[in-house]
Amino acid sequence: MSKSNILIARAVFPEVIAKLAQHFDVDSNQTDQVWTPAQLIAKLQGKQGVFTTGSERIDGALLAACPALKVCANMAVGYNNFDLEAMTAAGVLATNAPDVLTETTADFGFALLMATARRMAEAEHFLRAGQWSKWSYDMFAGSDIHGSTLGILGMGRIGQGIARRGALGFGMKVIYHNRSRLDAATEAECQARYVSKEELLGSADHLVLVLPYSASSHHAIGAAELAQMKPSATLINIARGGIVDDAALALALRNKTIAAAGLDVFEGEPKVHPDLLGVPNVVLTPHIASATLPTRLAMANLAADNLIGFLTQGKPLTPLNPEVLPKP
Ligand code: 8YV
Repeated sequence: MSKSNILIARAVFPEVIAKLAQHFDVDSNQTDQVWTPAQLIAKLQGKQGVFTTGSERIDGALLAACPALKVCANMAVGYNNFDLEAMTAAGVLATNAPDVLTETTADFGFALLMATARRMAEAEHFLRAGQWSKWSYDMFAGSDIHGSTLGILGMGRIGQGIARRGALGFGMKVIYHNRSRLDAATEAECQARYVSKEELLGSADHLVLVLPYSASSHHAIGAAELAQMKPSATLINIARGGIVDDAALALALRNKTIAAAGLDVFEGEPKVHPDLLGVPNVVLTPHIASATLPTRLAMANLAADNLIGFLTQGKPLTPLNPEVLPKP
């Protein structure tokens, strides 16, 4: 049987390429060029599978132009770069990379919360700029984490990891809002109480966003929601750009509607709203919440194993639209 052809759309660990090359004819992109949609379509001609990251958009137009394509394996748990409906309609399998990044991403969410609440980035810039000439009683005074109220919007696996860290490690009171309420055992394990979105916004000292991006979560946090938060509150977004209205947030930070924000994701990234770059009370990181080498390797291996499992045996590990699989 001839080997399937696959494309790896971005640079990745050489050992993952080597593993894929045992099963497929592999076209890789180790120069890590970010292709335009037209370039991606050209590269995908004659390919049965593609290894994608969150940067490659797979939509109806691309699928129509790539009739050989059978599977897209995302090296990410989020898959808002996939038009899942169009993929299912075209009979193309989609897979993501859940679970392997949960604890690493929760660690980072907590790190960003702490850096934001305790003003670490602002203080470091001040020191590096040679502005530290004396101690003073309120210099970079931030807000406490221990004993405060941690709000979580989106209580999936990563949200639960952040809840556990807050409740068990820092004695925080944890409240959450989610599309559906967790079962009692999971709520007890996370020591988390389900509340309305209004109560979450109004009561949280620190609000962490961990919900998936979709049309219904677009600008879930805008000017109206920011106005409902405490003036002392911090807002953390490790989910997706577009969930927060970045222009409204920059204004709220400037006007001290809320105290501070920590952002790992941005609307239209890697571009960042210029108003956010101009406010001091925001910690900005370039979408690195899952970035430890062991976790990134596990994510890449899971994406690769989805391609191998599906294209060699019809058995993907983490399918998003299993309805396209042939019935047993
Ligand atoms: C990825 C992420 O680094 O998994 C996700 O959903 O946002 C990140 O872990 C990014 O999407 C690249 O694929």
